[in-house]
Amino acid sequence: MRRKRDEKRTRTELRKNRTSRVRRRDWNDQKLDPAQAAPDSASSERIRGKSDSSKKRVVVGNLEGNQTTGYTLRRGSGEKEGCLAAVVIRAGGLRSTVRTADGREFQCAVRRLLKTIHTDQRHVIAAGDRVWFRPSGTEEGLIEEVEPRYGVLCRASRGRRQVIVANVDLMVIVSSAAEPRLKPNLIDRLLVTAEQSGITPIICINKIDRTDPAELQALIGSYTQIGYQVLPIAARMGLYVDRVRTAIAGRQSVVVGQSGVGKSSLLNALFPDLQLRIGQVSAETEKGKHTTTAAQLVPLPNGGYIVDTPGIRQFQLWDIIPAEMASLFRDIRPYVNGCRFPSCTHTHEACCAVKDAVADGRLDARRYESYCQICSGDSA
Ligand SMILES: Nc1nc2c(ncn2[C@@H]2O[C@H](COP(=O)(O)OP(=O)(O)O)[C@@H](O)[C@H]2O)c(=O)[nH]1
Ligand SMILES: [Mg+2]
Ligand SMILES: [Zn+2]
Repeated sequence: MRRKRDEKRTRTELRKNRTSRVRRRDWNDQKLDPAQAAPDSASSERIRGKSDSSKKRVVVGNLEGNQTTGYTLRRGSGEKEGCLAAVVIRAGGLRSTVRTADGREFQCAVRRLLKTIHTDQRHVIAAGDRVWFRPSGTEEGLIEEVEPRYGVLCRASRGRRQVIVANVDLMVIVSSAAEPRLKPNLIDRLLVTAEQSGITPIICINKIDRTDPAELQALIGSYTQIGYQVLPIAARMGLYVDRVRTAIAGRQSVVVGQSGVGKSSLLNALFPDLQLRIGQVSAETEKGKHTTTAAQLVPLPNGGYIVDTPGIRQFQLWDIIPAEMASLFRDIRPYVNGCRFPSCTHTHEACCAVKDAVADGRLDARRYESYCQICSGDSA
């Protein structure tokens, strides 16, 4: 919390002095002297502390601009002080595989100091993390720093929050028009997950060859109106999959959706050579047996990554209180301030602006039902 505020202030201070956007990241919460920072290009600079060389300060250029595009947080080669920038392809307890922007992979251990900072996570490093590591030789290295995360997807494991993957830009929600039938409530649930994690969602409706397009119009219209992109596709025939390819280019994407909707078919249509496992849930997992289903990032031919995780559909909504739930429904959010009770859950209370909006048709009744269902804890 405190670090976030500091970052903001530092950024503002720096912007006053320089014109480029600059963001600071610092494990030690030291004050950053803007005069000292003074990078004269918009690209990244790493600045040493005055006294202790282990206390590094980092100034990152154009962070906001790069967040949506994916995998290089810092511009420039990043070969400063013997460290390289990389993305964690696969995280492990002892060793993680990282990949540099030019495609080299290294097996890395984690610096001891970082381990003591993160004590509440199963692993210090998660798949998708942007790290700085010190290579030793051509295949190994030591992770020295981890960039702040955004777009984090978690699952609950024995009551604890477990990061599956970090820095996800895009959630491709795959549903199907038939077999299995379209389940808008499940789409809504995944949209909430995306909203909560700050990940941009897009909705693919697959198997449009199996339905009359007119039947999908109302649903597509309602999501489009809220501001979500909806792509009707037929993955097996490769129909309209180019739109998906364009949407995921240069991004770190996760593909979600229930079994059988066509996630693998879509990815095979997009990238025939990749052999992705996405969406396969092993028999053991179905039975509730504990299996390790580590997330893995697969680099895409045109830039960006796909997150490949067999247990991907186990994403859970984490700690959402009803008041927050309404804010994660883009269409419900604008009405909540009109309710009589500040703690209104929009389910049973009197004088509820949300229910009024449903009653007179300003709010889609189906979306509202989804909201109630998710609040009640029922599965889709
Ligand atoms: N009719 C039709 N069937 C499809 C389409 N895409 C996938 N399928 C079929 O749906 C089934 C499940 O597809 P799969 O890709 O394995 O789904 P996943 O479980 O989400 O990975 C397979 O039998 C596919 O051939 C499509 O566009 N149209
Ligand atoms: Mg599959
Ligand atoms: Zn209300």
